[in-house]
Amino acid sequence: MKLSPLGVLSVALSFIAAIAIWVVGYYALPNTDTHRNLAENPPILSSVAATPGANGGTSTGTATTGSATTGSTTAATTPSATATPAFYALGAQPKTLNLNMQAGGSQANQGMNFNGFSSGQLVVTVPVGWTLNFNFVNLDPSLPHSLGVTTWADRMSTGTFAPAFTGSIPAAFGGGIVKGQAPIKFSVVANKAGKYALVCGLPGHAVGGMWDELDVSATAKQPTIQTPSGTVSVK
Ligand SMILES: [Cu+2]
Repeated sequence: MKLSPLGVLSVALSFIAAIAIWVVGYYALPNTDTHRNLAENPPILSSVAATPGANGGTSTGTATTGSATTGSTTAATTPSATATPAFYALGAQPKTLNLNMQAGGSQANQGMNFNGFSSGQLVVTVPVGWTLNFNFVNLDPSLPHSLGVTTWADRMSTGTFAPAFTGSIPAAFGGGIVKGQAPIKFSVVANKAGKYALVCGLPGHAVGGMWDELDVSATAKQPTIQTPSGTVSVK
């Protein structure tokens, strides 16, 4: 029997088509029908069921990674955002130092402290001629407090407190303010070199340790803030 060229081509195409159908069927049909080894021949991912699963898995992974990254970024930012700002800063005018003094912000010395410091733990040094702008608030829930600048000799007075400079004993010095009251604001021109004291004017407080040191220096070029943690130059 002799086939025509067209017949040979027809038979060849039939074989190719049959092989193609078998291959597609082998991979597309469930394993229970083909009994193929899934370890050697993993399912093709062209079926309707496989595609969303693969995409869904990828999307979930991306979303999780994104959330984790965002979360850690937020966590790293939060502590620095809530860090306590310094209570000292240069003022807007030349040769001025702004001091935000807080009483009772911690219970150190039973709340009788300025920014946590008492009995001279804080030493503020300014060059002579500088102006100090004080902003005093009381955070102590149980006691009134105040702030004034007195002589070194009166730092632990049980009676009166001599003003170290003009206006350095404000009107509210003796009675003080309680928590939540408006701040006591006053400015002092430190026009004479020497050693002075920042004190609370409430009876018994200064002698109880509610005082810190102010040095007005004839040689310093910049203010410094000295605490038990170290000395910071204010620039
Ligand atoms: Cu006080």
